[in-house]
Amino acid sequence: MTSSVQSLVEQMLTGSRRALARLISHIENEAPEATEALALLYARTGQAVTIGVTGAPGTGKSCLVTELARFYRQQEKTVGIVAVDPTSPFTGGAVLGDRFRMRDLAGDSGVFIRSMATRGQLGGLARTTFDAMRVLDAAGFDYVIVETVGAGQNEVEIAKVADTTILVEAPGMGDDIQAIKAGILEIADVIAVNKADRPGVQNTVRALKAMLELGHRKRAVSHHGQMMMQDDGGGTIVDDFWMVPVVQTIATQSEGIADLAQAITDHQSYLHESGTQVERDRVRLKNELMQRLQSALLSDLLQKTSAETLNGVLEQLVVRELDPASAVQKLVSV
Ligand SMILES: Nc1nc2c(ncn2[C@@H]2O[C@H](COP(=O)(O)OP(=O)(O)OP(=O)(O)O)[C@@H](O)[C@H]2O)c(=O)[nH]1
Ligand SMILES: [Mg+2]
Repeated sequence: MTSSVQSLVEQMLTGSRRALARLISHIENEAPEATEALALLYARTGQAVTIGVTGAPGTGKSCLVTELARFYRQQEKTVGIVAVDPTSPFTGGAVLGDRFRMRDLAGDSGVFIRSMATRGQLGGLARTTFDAMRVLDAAGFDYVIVETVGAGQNEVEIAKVADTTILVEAPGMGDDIQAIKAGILEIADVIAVNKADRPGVQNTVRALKAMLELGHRKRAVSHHGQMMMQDDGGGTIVDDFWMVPVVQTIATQSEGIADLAQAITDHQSYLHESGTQVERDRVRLKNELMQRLQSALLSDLLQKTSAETLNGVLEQLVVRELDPASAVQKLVSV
């Protein structure tokens, strides 16, 4: 353990924003310091309320995150925000009006905003996002909010890291609500229909409610009402006893924010009272453990195996002297 990482962690724990920012940079760069820091911090995690905000581009996620942060600040709670999106207003991609809104949040010592670059592959981004959230959690922020945008799987992967996932929709995005195609309706714990000042909001709300109702009934029937939750193998806990609320908001006019916050609180209470919270945590950690084991074992094996051996086996595969499964047996048994 290098002393520089240790002192960085200590500074972070005593409130240094500079140390906090540097630690998150280490995570973003996948630097060895990140591993050391996370080992020191891990015991302090699991305290924050984590909220994921996801949805199609331009639905108003950043505006909503800003409004939620303001709301929590009024209750004297602290808020850490991770925005995984290169076009996010947090990184300066938005219209001027939004940037002004963000700026006065940024001047508040009870709020920490960080954007994460979307480089690296899917799994890697989910990993670094999760680790950045852990640092904010350990730093003592009451709420840790992550905003993600992207196509389908990306949203799903990252959304899984939060306890409460808010799916943001907006009216007039076409009758086929985008989330259905991407398969992210399943991961929503709360749906915010933002831009409720726009025409067509009632249609969107109705369509979403109908789809939620359908999904809910299907699951209830297939489980005969016996199973409370189910690990789908991919780390998503499918939940039968939580009815996803649909909340209307107008982020630009700070409307519906208290309702949204209430829906989040209700979901948190549900998670704790039903035991789902503990179960979600366990499933998430199991997935992480498996992923980390996989990559550790692979890199261990590749380190022990010479390039010649590997190429030799590959050639045997090419000339059909050896089949792939036997090749693996041969490589792991050396
Ligand atoms: N009319 C109306 N416009 C809104 C509302 N909320 C956000 N907007 C506008 O919608 C645009 C996009 O808002 P953002 O908060 O940047 O949306 P986003 O989902 O974070 O966008 P990306 O991060 O680029 O995917 C901005 O011009 C906002 O001013 C709303 O409730 N009503
Ligand atoms: Mg945004």
